[in-house]
Amino acid sequence: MNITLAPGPIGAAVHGLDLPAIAHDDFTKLRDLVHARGVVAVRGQKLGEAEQVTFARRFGDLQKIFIKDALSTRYPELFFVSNVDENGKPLGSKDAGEFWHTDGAYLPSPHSVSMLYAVEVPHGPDGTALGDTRFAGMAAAYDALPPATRELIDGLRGVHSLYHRYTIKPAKPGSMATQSADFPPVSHPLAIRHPVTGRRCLYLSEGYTTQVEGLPQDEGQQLLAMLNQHVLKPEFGYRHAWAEGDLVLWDNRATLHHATFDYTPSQRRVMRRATVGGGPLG
Ligand SMILES: O=C(O)CCC(=O)C(=O)O
Ligand SMILES: [Fe+2]
Repeated sequence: MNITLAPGPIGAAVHGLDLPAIAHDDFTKLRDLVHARGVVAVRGQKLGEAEQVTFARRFGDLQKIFIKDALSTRYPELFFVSNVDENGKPLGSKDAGEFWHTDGAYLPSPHSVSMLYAVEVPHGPDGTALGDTRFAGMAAAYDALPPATRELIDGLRGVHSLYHRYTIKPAKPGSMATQSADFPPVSHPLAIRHPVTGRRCLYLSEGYTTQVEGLPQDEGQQLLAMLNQHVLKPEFGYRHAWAEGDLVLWDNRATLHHATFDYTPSQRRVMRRATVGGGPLG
């Protein structure tokens, strides 16, 4: 197992693993690496649906995403993200990652780790991969705040709503997410204590966080706008350029992510995600 760390605080690439056959020690090392680096790309995998599910289960119970039409028919714990239509209907969610977010923030117990597998990756005419995924490191972002800001937010909670993104920008016609079940808003600390590393991580996003509990509306919006801008500073970030066969694992409690829509409908992108459940955030 060969590990290359990205230059910033998050991100790592791993070569030399065959995940379905991974040895116990390597699995432990990989899981620790996900917690230490927030995002880990395991390159060169060949994962069928069953193999992806079996591997992902080693991290914990898998969650079924509410967008039923985007789930695998054989393995509903797999969620497709794709721009492809098959038999006249979308293969998966076409707008996942349109906004900065962390998976499951709209739940009382948000998802812990997500694992996205690249089945088909679009390429530009010169061969460069398109459709990168960008990540923001929320522990480094917290640490870089002035002490007075950290003190202020340490006692505050953010409100998160699945529907917030549709107030920022209406869903595209035919978007699958509009068939959502009913998710009432929830609140989480603005700075969570990471359940594994113990590090403080900012926990908010452009896509889901609507307001700050207990602050006047304008003050809350100002604080959210400042923090949303702060977390995107390039020094906290990692950008993943995909290759087919990559399995990228990210820790939703320590990172945000955002997809790049720089490819056309004729440039196929097919990704499938397994998502591990998590507990309440403190
Ligand atoms: O398609 C991507 O790059 C990321 C989409 C996303 O937000 C997810 O799979 O959780
Ligand atoms: Fe996501």
